[in-house]
Amino acid sequence: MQRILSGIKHTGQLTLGNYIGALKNFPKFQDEGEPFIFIADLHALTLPIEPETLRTNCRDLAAFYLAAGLDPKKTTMFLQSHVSAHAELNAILQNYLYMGELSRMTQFKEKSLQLNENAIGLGLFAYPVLMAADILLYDANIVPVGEDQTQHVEIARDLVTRFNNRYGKILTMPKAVITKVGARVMSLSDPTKKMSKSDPKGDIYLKDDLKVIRKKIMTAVTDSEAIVKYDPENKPGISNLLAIYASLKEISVADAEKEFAGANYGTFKTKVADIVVEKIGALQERYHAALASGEVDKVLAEGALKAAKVANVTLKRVQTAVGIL
Ligand code: ATP
Ligand code: LTN
Repeated sequence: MQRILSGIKHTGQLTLGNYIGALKNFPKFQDEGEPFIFIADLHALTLPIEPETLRTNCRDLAAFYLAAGLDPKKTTMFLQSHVSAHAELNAILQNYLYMGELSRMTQFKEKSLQLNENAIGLGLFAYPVLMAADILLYDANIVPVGEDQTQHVEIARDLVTRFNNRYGKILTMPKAVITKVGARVMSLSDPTKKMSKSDPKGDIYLKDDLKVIRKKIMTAVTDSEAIVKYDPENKPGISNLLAIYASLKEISVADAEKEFAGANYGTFKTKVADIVVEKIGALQERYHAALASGEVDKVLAEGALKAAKVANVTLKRVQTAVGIL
C-alpha cells in the first residue's frame, strides 16, 4: 500500500492556487493508498505572523480539508506540531543537508527578499530540512504538491540518497506528484506571478464572496489579441484562465481551448467565472458545515495519535541507525 503525504501551511487565506495545485488533489489518493495530510504549523512560523491569525487559520484549514473531501476514516489529518517526531527528526536531519544547497532554494531566495537582511530567521533557511522530516517520517512514496514545492521534494530525495548510502536502507525515497493542469495558478492581476497566500493582489480566496470572485475573473488582466489560445509565454492571462477552467472541469487544456475557439474574451471569462463560482460555492457550503459540526478538533486529535504511531517507528529506526542509544 503506498503512502501519500502532503501539507499546507496556514499562513493566510487559502487561494484558488492552493485549491487547484494541492487541496483538490488530496482526496483522489484516498482510495489508492494511505494518505497523511497535515497542517504545517511549525513551517507557518518561518515568516512573522500574529498568534491570533495562526489560531484562526488553523481550524479554518482543517475545515477546508474536510470540505475538499478528505474523510478522516481514510486520511490521517493532524497538526505537524502535535507529533513531536517531526521536530526530533528535524534535529537529526539538519546535519545531512548543507548550507550551500539550502541557500539555492527559490522559496528561500524569494521570501528572504521580503525581509530585512538582519531578520531572516534560521527556520526560513532550514525550511526544507523540516519538510524532509515531514515526508520521511511516514515513509511517503508520493507527495502531491504544486510546482513551487518540487525543489523541496528534490532536496529530500537527495537527502535520502546521502543518508542511505551512509547507513543502509533506512529512509524511503519519496516522489513529488504534480497535477497535470493548474500546477502553477498565476495572479489575475499580474499573470507572470504565482497566485500566493501572502500576496493579496490578484488572488481569489476560497472564502471570498461569490460575487467578488466573479468580478475578479471578469476583470482579470488579459491581452488585446482576442483569441482564446494556450500560450503562457505570450498570453499569460488567457492561458492562466484556460488552465483554471480545464482543471476545475477535469478536462485537458487542449479540450478547453477547442471549447472556446472563436469565443470572445467576455464570453470566455463568463464561463470561467461560472465554473469557479460553482466549485468554490459548493466548497464553501461544505466548509461552513464542517466548522459548524464542531468535529475539527476531534479529527485533529485522533489524527495526531495515529500519525505519531507511524512517525515514532521511523524516528526510532533513524536514531538507531545514526548511533543514538
Ligand atoms: P505562501 O504565500 O504563504 O508561501 P502559498 O500560497 O504559496 O503560501 P503554500 O502553503 O506554500 O501556499 O502551499 C500549499 C500548497 O499549495 C503547496 O502544495 C503549493 O505547491 C500549492 N500552491 C500554492 N500556490 C499555488 C499556485 N499558485 N498554483 C498551484 N499550486 C499552488
Ligand atoms: N512547504 C509546503 C508545506 C509542507 C509540505 C510538507 C508539503 C510542509 N511540509 C511536506 C508536502 C510535504 C508548502 O508550502 N505547501
